[in-house]
Amino acid sequence: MKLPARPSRRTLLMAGAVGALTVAASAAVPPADAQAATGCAVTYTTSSWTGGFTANITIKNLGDAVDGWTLGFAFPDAGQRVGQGWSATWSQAGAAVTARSVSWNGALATGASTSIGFNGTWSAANPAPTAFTLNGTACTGATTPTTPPPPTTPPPTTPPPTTPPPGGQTPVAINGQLRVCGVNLCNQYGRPIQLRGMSTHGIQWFARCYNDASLDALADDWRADLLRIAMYVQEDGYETDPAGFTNRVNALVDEAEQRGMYALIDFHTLTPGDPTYNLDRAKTFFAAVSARNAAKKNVIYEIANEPNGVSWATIKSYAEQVIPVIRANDPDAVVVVGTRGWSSLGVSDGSNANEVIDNPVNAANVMYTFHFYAASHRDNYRAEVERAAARLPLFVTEFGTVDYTGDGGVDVASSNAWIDLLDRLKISYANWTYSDKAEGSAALRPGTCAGSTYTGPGVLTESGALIRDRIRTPDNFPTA
Ligand code: IDC
Repeated sequence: MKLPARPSRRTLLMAGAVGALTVAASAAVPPADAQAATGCAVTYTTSSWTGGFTANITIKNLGDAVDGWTLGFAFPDAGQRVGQGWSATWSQAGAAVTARSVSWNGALATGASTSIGFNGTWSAANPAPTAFTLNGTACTGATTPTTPPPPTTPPPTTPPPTTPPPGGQTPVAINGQLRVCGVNLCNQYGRPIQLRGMSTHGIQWFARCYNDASLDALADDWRADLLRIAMYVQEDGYETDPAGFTNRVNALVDEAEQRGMYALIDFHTLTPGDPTYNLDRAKTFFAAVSARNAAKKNVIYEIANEPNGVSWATIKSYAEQVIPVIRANDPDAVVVVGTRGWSSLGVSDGSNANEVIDNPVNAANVMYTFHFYAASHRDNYRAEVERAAARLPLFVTEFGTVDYTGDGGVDVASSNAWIDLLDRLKISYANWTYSDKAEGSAALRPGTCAGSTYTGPGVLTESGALIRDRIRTPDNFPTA
């Protein structure tokens, strides 16, 4: 079935504006609790476990409109600490905690709300703060804080804000919340779909390539369904600035959502290849992004890019420790698990998919990663993917048209053979990379990201032209 054309960016912007107007109009009606309030109302809810917790805070401005705000509160117990936060700049001095607005949520009209949060630690006890200030004014409209639950049974967290879904026929508008059914990725109607899109390069190096114009081009000109957000952990990535990288990933999730694209959050481990080296970082990172994005329908979690030099048993054990952290916040999201031998289903280590088929991850709604580089990986890899696809839900979260170094010439025949196979098996994919690095796998010509034009053949490399032609053909998403 042929679907109507994707609405233009202009249509999406208008849809967003209508949503914003609706919010502003309803906020103009005095809230029921306004008469009791002088400046602000705050709700503070937590889910906690032994030694740690996630706090979700909603701030409602009951005073005059502000452009930039600072929330203040004090922890009741000396052992409580703010760790990684989101949607605000967090700091703590003694018991006093301060959260400052960030660029996109500083403007708060009278009656408007915004949600922020953090992951924290506690030692003796974890009582909720009882007094809050907004720009120095006491939040006397504050609601009673909730009591922390018993450590092993956290309650659902307050849903974070969600961008109103764009109108029209975007991939997310049509398919909604995804789930794994059998060996397929299925949409909200329980029907198999294939998502086709692009991976960023490392966001620590190529942030300049991910801006409004480039992401508009990806959604509207490429008609991509999917943006993979490659957050390296080493190589000047996440480990150097956990809070900053978490915020950057969240911002890109929002950018994808605003354009109706799915966002694949890639915890891009590569060297060292043993994912357990980064287990604590993975738990911290995924606790934060899953709490913040739980209400969104467009998020898929990829917990380890390319395990290497490590057994499937170790990867499985890592997955079974990280997945519960995600599920505690976001129970229905799809999680993609890396496989042995640089996500080759073990083939590059002389093994095969049987090690996964015979010993799958003990969790529901899980898929398995397969990666290939077309000039390095050919028929024997394709045969194993075809065999495994009958038994395992597979997701090609990364592939290149070139060799495994990410550079060299495009292997057109092998790339097309691969994409034909993925299309036939309805295996979703993201191509490496939507960037202008001077290497064969990059889709954009060097220098493109220094300019403002991302559409038209002039900006594409040979790889970019080939992949764009494959991605922009009409999607075939079942709607019932
Ligand atoms: C490569 C990039 C290259 C960068 C290098 C750093 O293309 O510009 O200098 O990473 O580590 C993968 C990895 C992916 C690699 C890519 C190409 O997931 O990070 O990107 N590749 O080598 N697995 C197989 C190939």
